[in-house]
Amino acid sequence: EQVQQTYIMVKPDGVQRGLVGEIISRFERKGFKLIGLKLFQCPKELAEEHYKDLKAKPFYPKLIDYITSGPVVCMAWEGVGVVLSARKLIGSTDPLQAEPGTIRGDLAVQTGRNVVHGSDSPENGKRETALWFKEGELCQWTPAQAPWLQE
Ligand code: YYY
Ligand code: MG
Repeated sequence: EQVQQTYIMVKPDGVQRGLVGEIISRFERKGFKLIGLKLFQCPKELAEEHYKDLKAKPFYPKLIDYITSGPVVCMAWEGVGVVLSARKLIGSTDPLQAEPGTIRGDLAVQTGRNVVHGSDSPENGKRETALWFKEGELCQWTPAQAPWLQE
């Protein structure tokens, strides 16, 4: 199995609502490796590049306003199968459809305020990690618990 990277972001509503620690905890407890982390006020151009595939959607202007409305917490996580697993931990795009036990299912009520982003493919995991982090901002390290997570 391939080691993957995924880009996870606590959106401005998650930061404003004091959910940063709660959200980080869910990935940390699962056993993935944190390789990048920062609080960041996202410039409009970066939000537009990040969501460029959604440019034609009716909700796009509001989405850009939302993502740039306050600081976000940017994270890169690494692990075998981390991309799909993180999407499952996050839950469906619409929090009312998201299963209880997922981040959106437990902590949000509306698609336009769904507290967290996660990359949707290994390719986008790499692309988005490179988009939001400079090379020197990522750490390669071996967690002490590594042999207790994988045989
Ligand atoms: O990957 P995910 O965040 O679950 O959903 P996307 O389809 O990639 O949409 C990105 C982002 O856009 C979503 O998290 C909220 C917003 N959005 C919206 O405001 N209204 C929609 N009908 C669909 C998506
Ligand atoms: Mg998406």
